[in-house]
Formats: sequence, C-alpha cells, structure tokens
Amino acid sequence: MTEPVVIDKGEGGMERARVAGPRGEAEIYLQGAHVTRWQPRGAAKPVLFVASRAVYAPGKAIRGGVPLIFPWFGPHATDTSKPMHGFARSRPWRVTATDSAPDGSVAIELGLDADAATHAVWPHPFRARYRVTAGDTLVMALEVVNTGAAPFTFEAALHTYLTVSDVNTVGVRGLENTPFIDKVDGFTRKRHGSVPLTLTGETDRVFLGTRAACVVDDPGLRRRLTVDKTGSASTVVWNPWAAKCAAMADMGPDDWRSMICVETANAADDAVTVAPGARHEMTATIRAEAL
Ligand code: TA6
Repeated sequence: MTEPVVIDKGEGGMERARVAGPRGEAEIYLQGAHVTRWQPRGAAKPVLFVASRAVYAPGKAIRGGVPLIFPWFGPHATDTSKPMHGFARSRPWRVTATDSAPDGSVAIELGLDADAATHAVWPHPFRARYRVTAGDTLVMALEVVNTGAAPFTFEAALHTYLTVSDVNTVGVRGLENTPFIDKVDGFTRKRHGSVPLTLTGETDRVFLGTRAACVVDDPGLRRRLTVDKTGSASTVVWNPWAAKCAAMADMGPDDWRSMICVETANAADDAVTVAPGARHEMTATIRAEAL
C-alpha cells in the first residue's frame, strides 16, 4: 500500500509532501504550506492551476495552486518595503500531524509560529496551523491563535488558482448583489449585479461581507467547481488578463486564459481581530463535479 504521506524533493529541489489516498491525491510544498496539486479520483483535468513558468525557489511564492496569504493582504498598509501578501507564503512551515480517515481522505497539518523574523515585520505572537485534507474534496483550514497578551488584527487568504478551459467562457455564481472594491478601477467601491460574474478583461475585485459559496461553471470542461467556505467574509476574484500576464516573469504568455482565482479571504473591511488567547479559523472546501 502506498504511504499516505511522503516527504520528498519536488521542483527546484524544494521540500514537498505528497498525499495519496483512495479518494484523492495532493501535493503541498513546505515553503508557504503551498498546495500545488489536488486530484480527486476520476478527475481528468487538474483542478488547481499552476503557471507554465512557475518558479520553485527559496523565499519566492509559487505562481499557482493555493498561496497562503497571512497576515496582510496585498501591499502592507503602511510599509511597502514589506512583502506583498505577507510572509506566510514564503516561509518554511513544518509538518505537525498526518492522518488517514475512514472516508478515504488523507490529511496533513502544517505549522508556523511567530519568531524573530516574523516579529521584525509583524510584531505579534501567533501560532498558525494549516490542515489540508485531500479526498473527494479538498479542504483547507487555517487556524490562527493569538499567543500574546494584546489583541491583533490580520488579513488572510487562500489565494486559490483554479484551472478553467477558457476564462472568457466561465461564469462565477455566488457574488450576486455583493459589494466589492475594484482594484483595477482605482479601488472604487461598487456592487455586483444580480447575474453571474463573467470576465471580459483584467479583473481584481475584493468582494466584502460575503459568506456565500462560489460556483464556477466551465462549459468547455463540462465541469463545475465549487468553493465553499467558513470563517471568511471576503472573496477575491482575480485574472491579470493578457497585458499584465505578459509582464509577469513566472507566467506563460497565454496562461491567463486557463486560470481564474477565486480566493477565500478576510481582507480590507473584513480583517479579523483576535483577542489574547483566542483563535480564528477559516476554511475552504473545493469540489469538482460534472456539469
Ligand atoms: O488576489 C489578487 C491580487 O491581490 C492581485 O492584486 C495580484 O497582485 C495578485 O494578487 C497576485 O499577487 P502576487 O503578489 O502573487 O503577484
């Protein structure tokens, strides 16, 4: 029988965990606790998108899969010399637990605790645990504990890159009538209409105050991808489109056509404040079904 969890060297010699069970497989790089692959049994096409020119190197976030964004989303609010999207996605995490469940899924938990390096850019004591369960669904659960004596406020995102047949032809349901910040239009605040979201150009929208699941219907792959969530009040939808994509060194020129990011987040107005000794958990559950 295959070992449910194997730690080996992946792309670029980077440490990764390969998780395999009767219901599905996954791959997680220890740097950034970065899920790069999930394949439920029977799925023909990858569910998670990874860029054709993704770079696997120490300190560099992998372009694709599910980058784990913490403790701030986007540029740092007051100090742009600090890393975009926080530090968690480029830090080494350690494996803290693994187990197999009777339903055929396999789980791995990874941990990141505050240290001098994190304190230097974000002066708060914390403990983060990230549990990834691969089976018929992919479940990702990020727990943040405030181990200090003062409250702190953070943003976080599971910055999921989904594979689609053609981004021009997919629709996203679940964001109808939801307010959003349009980062492509000067951070203007708007409200989405009562129709599924379709993309016709560069899109970078932070939807606020929404706890709804998002459903991506992909006629080209005759596939429906559902991103359900808990503990998350924001959803981010992103595609760089052609021009921005061409300017990104770790994306192939046409990569933008076959990806859409549907991100489970707490960002901007939805940032989370945790009291001393308290914890917060955010989960995303991805499901792939025939359309
Ligand atoms: O989630 C969307 C976004 O915040 C965009 O603004 C874009 O910058 C994207 O993330 C990718 O960011 P990255 O730092 O990975 O290049």
